[in-house]
Amino acid sequence: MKKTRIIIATLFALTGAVQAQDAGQINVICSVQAEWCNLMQTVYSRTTGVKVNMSLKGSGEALAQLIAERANPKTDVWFGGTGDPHLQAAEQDLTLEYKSASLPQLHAWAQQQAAQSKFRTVGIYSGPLGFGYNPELLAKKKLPVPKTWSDLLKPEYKGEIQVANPASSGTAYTMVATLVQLMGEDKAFDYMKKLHRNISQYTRSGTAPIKAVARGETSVSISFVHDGPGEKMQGFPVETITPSDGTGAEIGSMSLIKGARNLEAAKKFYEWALTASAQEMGAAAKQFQLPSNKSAKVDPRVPDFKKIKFIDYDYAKYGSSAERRRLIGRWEKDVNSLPR
Ligand code: S7P
Repeated sequence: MKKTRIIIATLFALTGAVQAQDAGQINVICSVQAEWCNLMQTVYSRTTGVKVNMSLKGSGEALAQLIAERANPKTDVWFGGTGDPHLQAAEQDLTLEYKSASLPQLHAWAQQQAAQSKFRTVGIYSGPLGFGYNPELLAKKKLPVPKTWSDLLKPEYKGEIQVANPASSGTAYTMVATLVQLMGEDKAFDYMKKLHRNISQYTRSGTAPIKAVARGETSVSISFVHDGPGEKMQGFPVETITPSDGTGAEIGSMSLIKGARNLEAAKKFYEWALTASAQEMGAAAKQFQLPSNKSAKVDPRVPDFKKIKFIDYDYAKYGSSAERRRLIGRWEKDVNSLPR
């Protein structure tokens, strides 16, 4: 907390803080964790005078809200959250085409996300999918650390694993799409049916399972591995690993909302959020995704992408509304309906 206060003070000094004044307002749905959202809100309001009304929502919930608001949008910017629902929002004409002049400063994967959406979204960070585990709980239960997707099917993990529900969570949808690409669709569904026997709970939010691991409520989670170090920094026993047989990654994204009431102010916030200094706020808020701005400092706790075996994730295909609807429908019917 002390470190965060120092960072805020330094940012104010660097940007030449302005006193709060009536410089307008923006309504932002923020789909990263609360500490990062709050830090962005504080720094941006204090440095520009613009009031930032933040509403915190996971990616799946954010998309549902934008669909519900379609006729009368109350949101100007959607910041963060897995890229697939941002692509679906683009396809459903919920978001606005906007080509930032900063695009060349972003990594190729972030620019590709923008191009794939016809410039209705942009990548702001990336993070790999993997497992969280509680080493103390595993040792107490004499369970090994899972290293591959197939390890999670072992009977000794029965009731020990949590993952979110793909119908409500972008994280869990990333898992479904990853397994389908890694194994082929029918094999992936056979796998998820077997995995279902070992799942204690499908949570609504994608970040809940690793928090449950950290607090000793479950031994293993399927989570984004960049969510581990922040829990560890709070003193919880939690480690992460990416499956050695291959995994997918999210491209956390940002979009401007079609029909935004505060469009000009929203564009300024969007441009600011693409800068290296704004992106470095993720790590300052103990969140360790890889920033999309090539000049942003990369915290040593950010997972080392070079050491991870990645699949060649097809973001366009698995970000399409029809594919998501079909895969989630199949998951509900073939997997979630089964007894445990
Ligand atoms: O901030 C952590 C993080 O894992 O949460 C985002 C997202 O809101 C997760 O949403 P779901 O609840 O829909 O899974 C991720 O983009 C981000 O990395």
